[in-house]
Amino acid sequence: MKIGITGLANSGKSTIFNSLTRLGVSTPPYAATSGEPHLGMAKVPDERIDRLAEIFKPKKVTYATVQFVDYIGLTRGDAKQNRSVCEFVKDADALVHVIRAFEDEGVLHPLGSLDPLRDARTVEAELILGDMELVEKRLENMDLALKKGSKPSPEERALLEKCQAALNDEISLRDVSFTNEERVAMRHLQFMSIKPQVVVLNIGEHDLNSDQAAAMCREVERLYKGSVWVKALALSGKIEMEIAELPSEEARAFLEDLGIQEPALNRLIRACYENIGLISFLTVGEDEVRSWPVRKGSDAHAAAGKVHSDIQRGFIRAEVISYEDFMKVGSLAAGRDKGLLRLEGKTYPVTDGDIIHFRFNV
Ligand SMILES: Nc1nc2c(ncn2[C@@H]2O[C@H](COP(=O)(O)OP(=O)(O)OP(=O)(O)O)[C@@H](O)[C@H]2O)c(=O)[nH]1
Ligand SMILES: [Mg+2]
Repeated sequence: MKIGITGLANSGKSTIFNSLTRLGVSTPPYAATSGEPHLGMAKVPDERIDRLAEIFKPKKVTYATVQFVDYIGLTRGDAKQNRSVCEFVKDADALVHVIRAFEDEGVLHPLGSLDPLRDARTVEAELILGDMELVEKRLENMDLALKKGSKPSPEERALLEKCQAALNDEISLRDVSFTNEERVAMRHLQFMSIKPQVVVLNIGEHDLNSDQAAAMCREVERLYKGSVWVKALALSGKIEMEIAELPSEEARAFLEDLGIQEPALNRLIRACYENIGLISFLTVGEDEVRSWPVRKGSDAHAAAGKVHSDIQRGFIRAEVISYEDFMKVGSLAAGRDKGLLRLEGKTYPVTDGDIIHFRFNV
């Protein structure tokens, strides 16, 4: 799973990327206009894994991970530049859209003043413009092909025209209803405004936990007309980066001082995970306790394939117990005795938090 970090220049994208991945890429106070994209992995925090690790004391504990890509910012009104920026995130499953909401005279704002809602609108408009261009180019190519005697698919044309009509009305594609077939048919076009978004308001460190920050989140969500594909949250990139750089004991003390239970980054990663439509199933044992990401709606057979292709090929049964049931009884054996451990077949729809043991034969 890949998530692209986007937003205007100097909004704090790389700062947030650093907190997520601990890679320490440079975050100069001036806007970057070129360079290489940064790639890094972030662990998906999961308390269930922490608790299970305490019980099983395994040799290895593995969390699900998500890949993040950080690149330079989008520029208002510069379609060419934006096209090259989107090139690196167009295959992402979702976007983290960072909006500057912190005041700092030492950090240049590309639009000259602090105005989070304007910035949100600006970025959304650029994504829509980029998608419009894509549609137009694709339609032109179809016309050309037609002239040359080939027969482009009428379904694809209709679909493109449907997209075009929405984009012309400034409606992001994520808010247009498409059938599954339509979604599959346009996947290769790699539209940007169709991607789920987690909007991050990068607030000043003194605004943490403030009513003002919460109100701003609501305003941003209103701007996206309550789209189910957009979630907004507020955090301070600067503080998150400081927390990420601390040894874990000190980080805990720092969080306590701030009056928060966990880094806001955990909420951010979880929001991304949910927005992509991912759930986790868990495997346990003395060797490893691990969480595995799968798409919501995946069956046990697909889940087995995540663990190992042999397990998928030789799939016999999945022994399944929900995390909650497991915690009530404390062991798989007790779960079996109490009838809470179920035997499921290939088509069993995996649920978030299922602890699964695959029986297989190769
Ligand atoms: N005060 C304050 N400064 C921040 C915060 N987040 C980022 N900055 C500063 O803003 C500047 C830009 O941060 P970056 O993380 O590099 O921003 P960016 O969006 O990656 O910038 P470009 O890649 O150049 O578009 C740096 O000087 C950061 O230290 C924050 O939460 N508070
Ligand atoms: Mg940057």
